[in-house]
Amino acid sequence: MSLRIPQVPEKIPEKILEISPLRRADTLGLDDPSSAYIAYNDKYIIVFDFSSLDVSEASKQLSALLNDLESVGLQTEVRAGYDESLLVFVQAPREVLGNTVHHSRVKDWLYGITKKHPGGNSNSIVAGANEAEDLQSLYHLVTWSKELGGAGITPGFGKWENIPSAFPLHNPVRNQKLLVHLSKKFFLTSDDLDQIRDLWGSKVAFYFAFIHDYFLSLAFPCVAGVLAWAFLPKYSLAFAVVICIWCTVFLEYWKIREVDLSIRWNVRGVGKLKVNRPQYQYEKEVVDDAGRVQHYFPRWKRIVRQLAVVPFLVLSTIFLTIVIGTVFALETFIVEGYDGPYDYYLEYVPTVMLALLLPFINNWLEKLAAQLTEYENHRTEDYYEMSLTQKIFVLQSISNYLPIFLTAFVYVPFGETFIPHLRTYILSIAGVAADPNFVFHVDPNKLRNEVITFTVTGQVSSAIEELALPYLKTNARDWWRTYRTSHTFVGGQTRFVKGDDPVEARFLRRVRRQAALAHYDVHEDISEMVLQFGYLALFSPVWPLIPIGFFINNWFELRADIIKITIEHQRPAPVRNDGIGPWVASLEALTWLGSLTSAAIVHLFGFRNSTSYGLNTWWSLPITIFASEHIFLGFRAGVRWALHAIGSEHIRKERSERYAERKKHLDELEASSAKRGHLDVVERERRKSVRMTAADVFWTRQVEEGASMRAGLGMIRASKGSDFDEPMKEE
Ligand SMILES: [Ca+2]
Repeated sequence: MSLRIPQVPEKIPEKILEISPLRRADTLGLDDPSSAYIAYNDKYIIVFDFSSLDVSEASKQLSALLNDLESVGLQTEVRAGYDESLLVFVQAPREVLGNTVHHSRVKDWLYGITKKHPGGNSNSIVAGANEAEDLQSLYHLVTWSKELGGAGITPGFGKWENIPSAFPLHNPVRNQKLLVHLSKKFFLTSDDLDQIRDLWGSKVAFYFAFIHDYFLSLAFPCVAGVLAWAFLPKYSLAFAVVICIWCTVFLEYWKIREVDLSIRWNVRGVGKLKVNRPQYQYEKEVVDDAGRVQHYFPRWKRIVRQLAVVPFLVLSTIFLTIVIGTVFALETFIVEGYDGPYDYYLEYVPTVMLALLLPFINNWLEKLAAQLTEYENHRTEDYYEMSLTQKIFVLQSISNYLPIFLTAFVYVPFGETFIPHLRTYILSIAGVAADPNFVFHVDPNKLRNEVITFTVTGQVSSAIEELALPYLKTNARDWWRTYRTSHTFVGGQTRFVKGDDPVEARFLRRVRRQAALAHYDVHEDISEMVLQFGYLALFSPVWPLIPIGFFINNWFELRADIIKITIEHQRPAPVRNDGIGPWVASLEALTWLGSLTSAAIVHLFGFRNSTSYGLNTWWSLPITIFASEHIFLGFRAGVRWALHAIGSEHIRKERSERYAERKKHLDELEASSAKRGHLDVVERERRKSVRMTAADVFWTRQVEEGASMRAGLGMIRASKGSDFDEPMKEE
């Protein structure tokens, strides 16, 4: 057995690549005039990371990847990526893409998502109504399983675990147009939202519809807040009631708006069309009455598995309560009861500690939540996401709202009793004798200050987290990469690839930059808004001017989130959805909880000095809560009834009747997509000749059978240093 030692070439050719350094403008692509002439509706990028593979395994996987893509009629070009990775450029020929779009439309009709049959037959080729529709079909071609007519590429999972990401390319010109357009308008119309849908699909567009409507409706609590601040007493009952009404009406309005938009965007009920997640494990296949094959996993098993979430949430809640409670107690002790040396600085130590610790704790708990959700074995990506985001939301709520709860319901009412004890206890541990004459007075403004601090710092820190941090991170990474490519060269252990063709250099630079960006998760943005809504619903009587800060923040937030997607993230695959999903339930839960906490806050703080009816006593608190909850429930039922009278619902009934008749269309479709899976030699040749004459020269480079593979293998070898024994070719 002999070890294979790569030989270092005697002379390193000058032209060996340093992948050219990046500039900021590359992401936007506006410095590249050619970017305006590239079509973005038919291209997809797949990143293949072979750093953990040896040459033979890497070439095997690359060959499987290219074969699978080509078998559904997709064209490929391979270029070098950063470090040990390749970029596989996927392009769908017009007939393949157009036919897939048509199939997808027929399927929508079949499942009752659209009302009109799109016409045509199984060979029809249509152009998508917008970029998102084309890209969605391309996304299906790449990711759907082979049985469904796709190439079955599932990034990060199964045999594709070395594919860290697959994404469509940002359309710099359209992105820029959208930004300019939105920055000129104060309010958005449905047409403006259509533009977002046309670019990134309805799932993302629903978020922007939500934040916009929520932002607009905040105008009401803003006005009410100013009036309450000017004319009403502190902790006003009237203001709490107004906010509770506003929350309820807004939510009921939003539910109707979701239906409206989903009909407008032809996505109503699209959830049932979703395909299995690749991770989904079914127990058996069942053929239903209509002849469809269903992958069956017993519902009771999933429910049993979901029960595991109960101990998880209980334990995390206890854990977080202990952590936050300890910090809270320490802080209170230092601020109110400690007057030794350095007290001014010590005051901030616990809060800083918490701020540093919480992200780690949350991160860890979120990982656990993801594992639990995986174990629950959800059939579709949607269900999985829902389940996971709900868990994460509960965790986030605890760490966001708990400190305020502690102040409102522990510190202020009981502080005068327990803080002197706590002080004595802590001092006794420290071995210092406590001063027996110490008298402690609760700071009644602490709650208000805390709510203001939390909401303001919350907005600021999330802005930093969303925009500044990713910006710094990508720039630091770019700098490091440039530094390394220029410095590690001589050491022998280099990774280098043959230089970019100057014609393509700019385009490639842009794609590489996008390949290094993070995947966009719309749920993070939604959860940010839901948490904000929660502050309002739960603690509004504490400080009536909170909505004004939110109102201003959200105007910027909407635009900043668009910038964030265009610059800091890969373009999201245009997935469809008919709303913001389970978040509506979270908003409802917060509103309900708000009716309780607002009542309790008003009772404890607002009625402090009133002696009539026993309102300032503890025993009457449950009565207040009970009464307010029932008034709330009654009111909500009324609003629902009134608003539902406006919207109506007969659509579902008709669907099942139409199904059988439509069945034959599906059969025809599936037969033809199976056929498409195997291109014969003549067809391949024909396509090749079409591709040879393509206008965009980029896509004609590797048109010959196996050319993409050879190019890719060359790059793998070069970067693994295994072709040093072959003479380097001069270019
Ligand atoms: Ca955001």
